[in-house]
Amino acid sequence: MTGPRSAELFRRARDVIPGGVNSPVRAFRSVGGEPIFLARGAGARVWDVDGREYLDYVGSWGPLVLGHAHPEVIEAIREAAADGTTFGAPTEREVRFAELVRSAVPSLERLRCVSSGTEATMSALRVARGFTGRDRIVKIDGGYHGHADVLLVEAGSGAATLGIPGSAGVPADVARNTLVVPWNDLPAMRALFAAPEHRGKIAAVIVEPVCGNIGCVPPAPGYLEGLRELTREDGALLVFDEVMTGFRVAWGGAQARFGVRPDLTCLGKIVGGGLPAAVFGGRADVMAKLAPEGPVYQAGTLSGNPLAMAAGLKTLELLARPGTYERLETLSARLEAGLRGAAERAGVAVHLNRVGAMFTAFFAEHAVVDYATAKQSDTARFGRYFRAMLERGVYLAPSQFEAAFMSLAHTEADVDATVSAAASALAACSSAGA
Ligand code: KE4
Repeated sequence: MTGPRSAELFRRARDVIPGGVNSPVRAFRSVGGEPIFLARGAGARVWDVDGREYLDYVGSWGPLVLGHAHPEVIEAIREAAADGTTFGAPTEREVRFAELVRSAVPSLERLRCVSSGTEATMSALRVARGFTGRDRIVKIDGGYHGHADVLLVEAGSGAATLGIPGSAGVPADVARNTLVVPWNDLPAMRALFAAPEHRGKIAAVIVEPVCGNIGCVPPAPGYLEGLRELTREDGALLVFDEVMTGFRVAWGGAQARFGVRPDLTCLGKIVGGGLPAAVFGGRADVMAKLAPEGPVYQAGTLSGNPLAMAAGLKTLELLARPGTYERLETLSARLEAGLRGAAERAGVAVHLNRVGAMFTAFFAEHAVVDYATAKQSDTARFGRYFRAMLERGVYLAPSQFEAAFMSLAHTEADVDATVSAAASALAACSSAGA
């Protein structure tokens, strides 16, 4: 049960904001109950408006890999704000930011800043279409890349099919140009590229190189390499949506971790350091198509915003320190081992996927390797587990089909406390026959 202030705020919010939230997943619809309203965060912890404390594994859906309100990030924002909040003109910070991002992710030969992951993926696909002169896009079943029409598309019937609208308001004509293929199914992707009706018509394949929006599902060995080979042979562009994985699973993102170089990359979340900033970029010859150099239009009032650049620069500078990703791996592996042990002792079937500091515990008897197997999870039991963890002071992502995130602010003691809470929560779930 949420506290009285959250309940009152949710009542007021629903009177003025659709669903009472500014982004649907925040409404707790898939886990039941009403959302908690948060008031403050510091390090690995957040407090709700009723003063309740939680260990936070959402981290604002990924950005807060340093934890909440990191003093050096806050100071960088404060310092930038003192000189003004936005200019709509080029500034030194965005040049330094672009140079630092490119030094970390060398495939970004040219890059442009935008204000959200949605803008980044939408823009990347437009420049891919402008560069190739082709219209079709291929996405993964269950892949989420923000809410641009071209990407709010679901699989139709059959394996690799013309997409159908994934949301009301998306015209069938738009969805028709997006093809949908299951994750980790290279034969299906090969068949799609071999089909005469698609030959020479596919502008790009866009993937999350580690799925995070069906829950965390890694690429099968050789899968990303297969996508790289197929797209290169066909002339389609390979787009890595690293909005979640960028600077999360490695300093250079999933493309560094798995050694596959895409043609275009989208970054978000962590690169903004908790403020609205995202990036798209890649091959110089492709990005040369962008206005004002080329014919592909893309723009943004607050693109490269000075405060977001300051937060992003400081965040990346701190992440660049030696030992960062080893530390994230140590903490995440400790949590994974603890949760596996707790599930075994509680006799609850849990399949845990993890890549670095992003992970998901699926309430499933089987391996989860794609959207179809993820959907076989016991989402009702996940909902009960989520609420039981919340009652025990642990804040997880309110959906079975989301990833959880470790931060550098978490400690071994926090991880061990989380495992203890999970042991109790799993026992409560299993004993209630829940
Ligand atoms: P935004 O437009 O929300 O900044 O980014 C869209 C996006 C693009 N690509 C990937 C791989 C993403 O995960 C996202 C956004 N992620 C969701 C949850 N996984 C954000 C939470 C929300 O929608 O409220």
